Amino acid sequence: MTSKQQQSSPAITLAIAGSEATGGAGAQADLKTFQQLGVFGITALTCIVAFDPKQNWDHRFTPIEPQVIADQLEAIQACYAGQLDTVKLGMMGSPATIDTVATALRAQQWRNIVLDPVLICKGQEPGHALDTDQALKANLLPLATFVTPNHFEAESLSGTTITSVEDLERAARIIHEASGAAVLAKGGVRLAGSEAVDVYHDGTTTEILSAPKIGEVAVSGAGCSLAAAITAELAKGATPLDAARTAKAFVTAGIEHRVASHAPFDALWQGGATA
Ligand code: PXL
Repeated sequence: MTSKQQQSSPAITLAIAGSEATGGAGAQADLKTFQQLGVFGITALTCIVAFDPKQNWDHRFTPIEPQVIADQLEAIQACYAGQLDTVKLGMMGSPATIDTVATALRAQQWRNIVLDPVLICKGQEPGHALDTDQALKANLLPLATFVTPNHFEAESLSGTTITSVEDLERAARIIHEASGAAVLAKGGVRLAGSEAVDVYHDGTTTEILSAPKIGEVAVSGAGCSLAAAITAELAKGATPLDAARTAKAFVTAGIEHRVASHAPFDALWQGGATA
């Protein structure tokens, strides 16, 4: 490589995530976010989610065979050995997938492992994912350098109930102490008030990130895009706190420019920040 080529080479950034066919969430949101923020995006797919328009847009979930997940990761890690040091983990969906992903992660050194601990998606009922929840806590949380739980996931990972910003701060501290990772615990539209409040905590710094709520209904892809934006910023060398701030602004703009559809939820548009 010439030095000119090296200078203009984008950071290589991997998302291990599920496909969400309508393009609002999952690997599609990750890739669009990576592109928008100027990193070279790659995905290894863990599952395919196809909402069911005949059944209230419920999730039809198809896991990808563990061997097929392992094959994708083998190709990616061999292809970018020595160049790939930043990964985002999205929807895993099963303990078997978590095992496969954890094994591949342990095969190399990472600078950044951003875990979006996806337990349920918009509109789904909580409580169906206990075994996945436990596998995630046991096998992925210890590897993470940055974790982005939403309200439900922060309650689950911290074992606390969250009804206020103070509760969210406490949960962020507990999750940091359990994992050693920087934590961005997201209140989103779940906490009362006119602001969408997230709490950043990394053991030394606590910062409340706040933006006026844009409606009271969660937008599809907000969580995925937030974690992907953090990942892209970390890949480019930002500090965890700066990555969180940039990602919050990116997602706020994407929600402002959201895309409506025939589904009962709008989708964040990653182009919102430059619209
Ligand atoms: O928004 C969480 C999420 C992540 N990944 C996939 C999804 C969803 C929600 O629908 O389908 C693949």
